[in-house]
Amino acid sequence: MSYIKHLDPLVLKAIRDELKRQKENLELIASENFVSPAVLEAQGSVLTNKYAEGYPKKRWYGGCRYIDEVEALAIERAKKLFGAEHVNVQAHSGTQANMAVYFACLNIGDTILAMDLSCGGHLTHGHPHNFSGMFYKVVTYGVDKEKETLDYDEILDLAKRYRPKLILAGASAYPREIDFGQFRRICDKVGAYLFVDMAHIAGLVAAGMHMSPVPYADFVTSTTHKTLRGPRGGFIICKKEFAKKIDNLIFPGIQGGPLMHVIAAKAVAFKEAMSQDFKRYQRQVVKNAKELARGLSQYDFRIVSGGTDTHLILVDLTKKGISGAKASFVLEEAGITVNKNLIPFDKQSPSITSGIRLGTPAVTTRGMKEPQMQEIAYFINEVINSADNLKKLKKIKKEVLDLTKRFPLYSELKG
Ligand code: DSN
Repeated sequence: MSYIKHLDPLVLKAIRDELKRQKENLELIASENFVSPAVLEAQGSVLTNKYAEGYPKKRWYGGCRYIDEVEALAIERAKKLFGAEHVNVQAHSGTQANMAVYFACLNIGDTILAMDLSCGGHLTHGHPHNFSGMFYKVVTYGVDKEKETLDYDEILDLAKRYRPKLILAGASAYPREIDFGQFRRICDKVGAYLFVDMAHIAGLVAAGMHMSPVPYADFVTSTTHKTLRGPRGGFIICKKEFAKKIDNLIFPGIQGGPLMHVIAAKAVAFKEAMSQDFKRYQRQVVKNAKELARGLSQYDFRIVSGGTDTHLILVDLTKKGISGAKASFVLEEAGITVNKNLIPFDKQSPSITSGIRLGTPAVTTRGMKEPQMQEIAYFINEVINSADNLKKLKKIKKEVLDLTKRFPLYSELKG
């Protein structure tokens, strides 16, 4: 940081403060992770200087020889990792990946069937304030009221009634395994495209810890920065027959020049995801999530659906008498970062919520295992029980700091 130190001390200070925050706090946001120093290096490289509109060997600019090598590596690695026929690695984000898929198979006004936001769906899955909800007619499925898990019979009934052109599977806050085979059968019965957004579970899928959507879906989108532990960005997997359409929709359809430094970092992350270490890591992510759910249940927290099969858990705070918004605020005061989250059939508004969503990808990257999940459950219980006791929150913050110090992060980077 020697250059930025002289040029822009204000930005440097914010970067250093953020590094300190990441090192000292317990990061439990289910969609966040800590990339490797190798991913950071690729993303911070001179590749950011290059325009490369087009695709490998078919560019609109000269000087793309090395850029082509990088993009080809990213594509080949992603294809191998997920057993994919075609991959586009240029999507700047998950949202743009999703937009390209919608544009590839829908006309304005077509009907889509997707998961309701309150049951775990994402904004780009048809929320009225998102382009997906503005351009298309949206029918939503939820979860079973008792079990709080997907009810495939209900999804089939909805599909038969509304005849959607596309059915979307995949979620941002659903803790259970999704059966993509069931979704395929439903799509086949009504002649709909199957589109899976695997952003949250991509790392689990890569490591064989979650059923892969790739053999079943016409289109799979993902981000690279959640369980997959790569840079912030998106990618699209599709069958060969849609390859040209998807590529043309990403560029020139909805994007200009690709972010080549990010694509290089994606290539590095895909390589990392092929390793045995990564498989071990993902196994531990799931073990940790199960242990955290168990630990919280012991303190009488209600876990939505009774547990988890993945990296995330959803905690219903109703009987604790605190909203998700307040809980996330006081947890942050104690050095624990989470997000407020709607729970199925929530009576609160999305800005208040009755729940919090917790995930284990980031703390597992630091090397934490089951005993630390028990400690974290203890901290969360203490914080929620002392929400208005600032002195107690400060004391817990110190204990959190002791824990994070035992599991150092980015020791090579100065805070
Ligand atoms: N914002 C992401 C999440 O937190 O789940 C989804 O894109």
